[in-house]
Amino acid sequence: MDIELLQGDITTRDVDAIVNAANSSLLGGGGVDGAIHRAAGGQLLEACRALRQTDYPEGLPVGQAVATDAFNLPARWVIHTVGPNALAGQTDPELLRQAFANSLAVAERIGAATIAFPAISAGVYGWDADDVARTAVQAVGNHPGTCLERVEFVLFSDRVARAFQAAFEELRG
Ligand code: AR6
Repeated sequence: MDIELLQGDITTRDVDAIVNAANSSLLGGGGVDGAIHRAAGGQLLEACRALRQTDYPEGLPVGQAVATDAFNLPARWVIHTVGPNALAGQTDPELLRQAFANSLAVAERIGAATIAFPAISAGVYGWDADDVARTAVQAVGNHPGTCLERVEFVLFSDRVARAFQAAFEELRG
Protein backbone atom coordinates (compact mmCIF):
# COMPACT_ATOMS: atom_id res chain seq x y z
CA MET A 1 0.00 0.00 0.00
CA ASP A 2 1.41 3.40 -1.01
CA ILE A 3 1.10 6.28 1.41
CA GLU A 4 1.34 9.85 0.15
CA LEU A 5 1.38 13.23 1.87
CA LEU A 6 -0.07 16.11 -0.14
CA GLN A 7 -0.83 19.70 0.68
CA GLY A 8 -4.08 21.23 -0.58
CA ASP A 9 -7.84 20.86 -0.75
CA ILE A 10 -9.18 17.33 -0.29
CA THR A 11 -12.34 18.10 -2.28
CA THR A 12 -10.29 18.16 -5.51
CA ARG A 13 -8.86 14.66 -5.08
CA ASP A 14 -9.77 12.15 -7.74
CA VAL A 15 -9.68 9.10 -5.50
CA ASP A 16 -12.29 6.43 -4.82
CA ALA A 17 -13.15 7.79 -1.38
CA ILE A 18 -12.44 10.96 0.57
CA VAL A 19 -12.87 11.03 4.33
CA ASN A 20 -14.91 13.78 5.96
CA ALA A 21 -14.03 15.00 9.47
CA ALA A 22 -17.71 15.37 10.33
CA ASN A 23 -19.59 15.81 13.60
CA SER A 24 -22.10 13.37 15.07
CA SER A 25 -25.07 15.19 13.53
CA LEU A 26 -23.77 14.35 10.00
CA LEU A 27 -25.54 17.51 8.89
CA GLY A 28 -22.51 19.59 7.96
CA GLY A 29 -20.38 22.18 9.68
CA GLY A 30 -17.27 24.27 9.07
CA GLY A 31 -13.72 23.30 8.13
CA VAL A 32 -13.25 20.37 5.81
CA ASP A 33 -16.86 19.23 6.45
CA GLY A 34 -18.20 22.53 5.09
CA ALA A 35 -15.85 22.39 2.10
CA ILE A 36 -16.93 18.83 1.24
CA HIS A 37 -20.66 19.62 1.49
CA ARG A 38 -20.25 22.76 -0.66
CA ALA A 39 -18.29 20.91 -3.34
CA ALA A 40 -20.51 17.79 -3.33
CA GLY A 41 -23.77 19.77 -3.57
CA GLY A 42 -27.05 19.56 -1.67
CA GLN A 43 -27.58 15.89 -2.43
CA LEU A 44 -24.85 15.05 0.07
CA LEU A 45 -26.85 16.67 2.86
CA GLU A 46 -29.93 14.74 1.72
CA ALA A 47 -27.95 11.48 1.86
CA CYS A 48 -26.74 12.34 5.36
CA ARG A 49 -30.28 13.20 6.47
CA ALA A 50 -31.39 9.81 5.18
CA LEU A 51 -28.72 8.12 7.31
CA ARG A 52 -30.05 9.99 10.34
CA GLN A 53 -33.53 8.71 9.59
CA THR A 54 -32.38 5.12 9.21
CA ASP A 55 -29.14 3.78 10.68
CA TYR A 56 -28.11 6.69 12.92
CA PRO A 57 -31.14 8.37 14.51
CA GLU A 58 -28.94 9.47 17.43
CA GLY A 59 -26.10 10.58 15.17
CA LEU A 60 -22.83 8.91 14.26
CA PRO A 61 -20.84 8.04 17.41
CA VAL A 62 -17.29 9.34 17.84
CA GLY A 63 -14.81 6.98 16.19
CA GLN A 64 -17.29 5.36 13.79
CA ALA A 65 -17.50 5.80 10.02
CA VAL A 66 -20.14 5.54 7.31
CA ALA A 67 -20.06 5.99 3.53
CA THR A 68 -22.30 7.94 1.18
CA ASP A 69 -22.14 8.76 -2.50
CA ALA A 70 -19.90 11.76 -3.29
CA PHE A 71 -22.28 13.40 -5.83
CA ASN A 72 -20.51 16.34 -7.54
CA LEU A 73 -17.06 15.53 -6.17
CA PRO A 74 -14.43 13.80 -8.32
CA ALA A 75 -14.37 11.02 -5.71
CA ARG A 76 -16.94 8.24 -5.81
CA TRP A 77 -17.68 8.04 -2.09
CA VAL A 78 -17.46 10.22 1.00
CA ILE A 79 -16.63 8.32 4.18
CA HIS A 80 -17.94 10.37 7.10
CA THR A 81 -16.24 9.87 10.43
CA VAL A 82 -16.32 11.74 13.73
CA GLY A 83 -13.06 12.47 15.48
CA PRO A 84 -12.89 13.16 19.20
CA ASN A 85 -13.30 16.78 20.28
CA ALA A 86 -10.43 17.68 22.61
CA LEU A 87 -12.18 20.91 23.57
CA ALA A 88 -15.06 18.81 24.94
CA GLY A 89 -12.66 16.61 26.95
CA GLN A 90 -12.37 13.81 24.35
CA THR A 91 -8.61 13.36 24.61
CA ASP A 92 -8.30 9.56 24.40
CA PRO A 93 -6.08 8.72 21.38
CA GLU A 94 -7.96 5.42 21.01
CA LEU A 95 -11.02 7.35 19.79
CA LEU A 96 -8.93 9.09 17.14
CA ARG A 97 -7.30 5.80 16.13
CA GLN A 98 -10.79 4.32 15.71
CA ALA A 99 -11.86 7.19 13.43
CA PHE A 100 -8.95 6.46 11.09
CA ALA A 101 -9.16 2.65 11.39
CA ASN A 102 -12.95 2.47 10.92
CA SER A 103 -12.72 4.75 7.86
CA LEU A 104 -10.18 2.33 6.38
CA ALA A 105 -12.47 -0.61 7.23
CA VAL A 106 -15.42 1.07 5.49
CA ALA A 107 -13.21 1.75 2.45
CA GLU A 108 -12.39 -1.96 2.28
CA ARG A 109 -16.06 -2.89 2.62
CA ILE A 110 -17.17 -0.68 -0.28
CA GLY A 111 -14.23 -1.75 -2.44
CA ALA A 112 -12.28 1.51 -2.55
CA ALA A 113 -8.72 1.15 -3.81
CA THR A 114 -7.69 4.74 -3.14
CA ILE A 115 -8.61 6.96 -0.20
CA ALA A 116 -7.76 10.50 0.93
CA PHE A 117 -7.81 11.60 4.58
CA PRO A 118 -7.77 15.05 6.13
CA ALA A 119 -6.14 15.63 9.53
CA ILE A 120 -9.17 14.50 11.53
CA SER A 121 -9.64 16.47 14.80
CA ALA A 122 -6.67 18.79 14.08
CA GLY A 123 -8.91 21.82 13.43
CA VAL A 124 -12.03 22.88 15.32
CA TYR A 125 -11.74 19.80 17.56
CA GLY A 126 -8.48 21.10 18.92
CA TRP A 127 -6.10 18.14 18.79
CA ASP A 128 -2.38 18.78 18.54
CA ALA A 129 -1.22 18.19 14.95
CA ASP A 130 1.67 15.96 16.08
CA ASP A 131 -0.69 13.66 18.01
CA VAL A 132 -3.07 13.45 15.04
CA ALA A 133 -0.20 12.71 12.65
CA ARG A 134 1.26 9.99 14.86
CA THR A 135 -2.14 8.34 15.37
CA ALA A 136 -2.99 8.50 11.67
CA VAL A 137 0.31 6.99 10.62
CA GLN A 138 -0.03 4.15 13.12
CA ALA A 139 -3.62 3.39 12.09
CA VAL A 140 -2.62 3.13 8.43
CA GLY A 141 0.52 1.16 9.29
CA ASN A 142 -1.53 -1.39 11.26
CA HIS A 143 -4.37 -1.63 8.75
CA PRO A 144 -4.89 -5.32 7.92
CA GLY A 145 -7.00 -4.95 4.75
CA THR A 146 -6.03 -5.96 1.25
CA CYS A 147 -8.16 -3.85 -1.06
CA LEU A 148 -6.59 -0.43 -0.58
CA GLU A 149 -3.71 0.41 -2.89
CA ARG A 150 -3.10 4.05 -1.99
CA VAL A 151 -3.75 6.19 1.05
CA GLU A 152 -3.32 9.96 0.76
CA PHE A 153 -3.20 12.46 3.57
CA VAL A 154 -4.31 15.81 2.18
CA LEU A 155 -3.19 18.53 4.54
CA PHE A 156 -4.30 22.10 4.47
CA SER A 157 -1.73 24.01 6.49
CA ASP A 158 2.07 24.03 6.61
CA ARG A 159 2.02 23.24 10.32
CA VAL A 160 -0.07 20.08 9.88
CA ALA A 161 1.86 19.02 6.77
CA ARG A 162 5.12 19.27 8.74
CA ALA A 163 3.66 17.21 11.58
CA PHE A 164 2.68 14.41 9.18
CA GLN A 165 6.07 14.54 7.47
CA ALA A 166 7.77 14.10 10.84
CA ALA A 167 5.46 11.22 11.84
CA PHE A 168 6.21 9.39 8.60
CA GLU A 169 9.93 9.85 8.96
CA GLU A 170 9.65 8.43 12.48
CA LEU A 171 7.71 5.41 11.16
CA ARG A 172 10.16 4.71 8.35
CA GLY A 173 13.05 5.09 10.79
N1 AR6 B 1 -9.03 20.04 2.59
C1 AR6 B 1 -8.18 19.44 3.45
N2 AR6 B 1 -8.07 19.79 4.75
C2 AR6 B 1 -8.87 20.79 5.19
C3 AR6 B 1 -9.79 21.47 4.36
C4 AR6 B 1 -9.86 21.06 3.00
N3 AR6 B 1 -10.69 21.63 2.12
N4 AR6 B 1 -10.42 22.42 5.10
C5 AR6 B 1 -9.92 22.35 6.35
N5 AR6 B 1 -8.97 21.38 6.40
P1 AR6 B 1 -11.68 20.58 10.83
P2 AR6 B 1 -12.10 18.69 13.06
C6 AR6 B 1 -8.14 20.93 7.54
O1 AR6 B 1 -11.93 21.74 11.73
O2 AR6 B 1 -10.98 19.30 13.85
C7 AR6 B 1 -16.50 20.88 11.50
O3 AR6 B 1 -17.28 21.99 11.74
C8 AR6 B 1 -8.01 21.85 8.73
O4 AR6 B 1 -7.03 22.88 8.47
O5 AR6 B 1 -12.29 20.59 9.49
O6 AR6 B 1 -12.18 17.19 13.00
C9 AR6 B 1 -17.26 19.57 11.64
O7 AR6 B 1 -18.59 19.70 11.27
C10 AR6 B 1 -7.53 20.87 9.80
O8 AR6 B 1 -6.12 20.64 9.69
O9 AR6 B 1 -12.15 19.18 11.52
C11 AR6 B 1 -17.10 19.30 13.10
O10 AR6 B 1 -18.05 20.00 13.86
C12 AR6 B 1 -8.26 19.57 9.42
O11 AR6 B 1 -8.75 19.77 8.09
C13 AR6 B 1 -15.71 19.82 13.42
O12 AR6 B 1 -15.45 20.84 12.46
C14 AR6 B 1 -9.45 19.23 10.32
O13 AR6 B 1 -10.10 20.43 10.72
C15 AR6 B 1 -14.67 18.76 13.25
O14 AR6 B 1 -13.43 19.27 13.66
